[in-house]
Amino acid sequence: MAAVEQWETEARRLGQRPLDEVDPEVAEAIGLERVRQAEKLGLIASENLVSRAVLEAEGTVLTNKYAEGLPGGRYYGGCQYVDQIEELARTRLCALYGAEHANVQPHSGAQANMAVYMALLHPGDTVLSMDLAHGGHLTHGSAVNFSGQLYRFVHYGVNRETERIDLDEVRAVAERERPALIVAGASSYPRTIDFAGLAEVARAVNALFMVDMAHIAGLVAAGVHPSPVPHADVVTTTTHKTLRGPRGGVILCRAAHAKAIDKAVFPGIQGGPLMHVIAAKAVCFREAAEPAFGAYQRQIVANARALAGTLAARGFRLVSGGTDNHLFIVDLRSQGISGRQAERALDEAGIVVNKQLIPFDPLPPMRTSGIRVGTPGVSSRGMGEAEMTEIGNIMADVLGAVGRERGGARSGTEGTTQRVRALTARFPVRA
Ligand code: DSN
Repeated sequence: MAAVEQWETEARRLGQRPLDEVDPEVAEAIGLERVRQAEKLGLIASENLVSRAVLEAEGTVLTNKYAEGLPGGRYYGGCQYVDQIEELARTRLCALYGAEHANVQPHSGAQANMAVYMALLHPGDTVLSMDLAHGGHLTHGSAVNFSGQLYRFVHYGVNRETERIDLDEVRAVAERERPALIVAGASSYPRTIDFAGLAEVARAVNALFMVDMAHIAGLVAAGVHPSPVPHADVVTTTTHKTLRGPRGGVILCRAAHAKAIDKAVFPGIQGGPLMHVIAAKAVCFREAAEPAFGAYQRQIVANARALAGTLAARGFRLVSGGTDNHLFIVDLRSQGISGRQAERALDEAGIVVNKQLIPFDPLPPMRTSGIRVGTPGVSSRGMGEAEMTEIGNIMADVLGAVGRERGGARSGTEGTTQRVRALTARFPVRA
């Protein structure tokens, strides 16, 4: 500790100046973003608010260190402390999910997925995944993404009636297409995913099985959603969604795939790992193992149900009729407004969501017929079901006003902004 204090004194003596002196423009934008996060209600399902400890670990001198390789086998000297940190991160992650092997170096979820494809597939191989237009993900084979360009992706979607994944439909496509790999996981799917059932389909067609659990990683860690780890050859996730860590990705896999996965991450697709981010990941995994994290994840789900229930009671149709997890999708067609209009109007009132394609959406992705709403962020602020009812009513009021006055000037958002402010003032962002 003495060494740390000495370093700080020395830095001041050498004239190291703080950010707002060195770069007032960047400092100001950061300050404004801080205020935006504090004063608005963030309901983007893939975002969260990290703890002070996670923020602190990420903003450290670890950013100065190169450490290509793995703990104990690096291509640079001076890695003794980053080795400790990466080992902590790997061990904690394996313990959290009961996994045989972990790689904590992927810079993002996209890179985690890229590394898995590189480890398990040859270019041109067939892969079966969920359609992006039904709630899948860009890196699950979209034509505009590397995944769709390097591999032959085919897709399953949701059933038109139930708006849920139908295992019989997945099995039929799998039997027809004989994929080398089946990918499960979604970025906009409000229901529990049957990983055991999908693994059985993969086994029946002799395919490997990968799960991208990015959205639900926190729920899985807390046992609030069934875990894919016992069923999948490889599991990827980001660390910044429900898991509430720094922005980044990780890969879990069976021991049999460990070597190939590690090699695919480095030197396959990445150079030096971001050790400051890996330190923050380690802190996140420690926090996720605490009992309070389980209570937090249960609250996320209870809040999503309460918010969805309020909107349903106010006449909004929800895709698949509701939610089992941290998010839900509102179909706005009966209100006669698009997702883009809704996103804009809600933001003006202080509520941040994203426009979202609904399954079989007649509108294009830049307009959409729906919005996706998630509760990880507001739950991190300590809000509960009573606050969700209030937020749902504010949203319904704002969207109702847009519907009534579409094409003309909106009204009624001034009062709603005050109602949002009343909530954000009572539940401040803690870090
Ligand atoms: N873009 C993320 C989301 O919002 O779900 C997924 O990577």
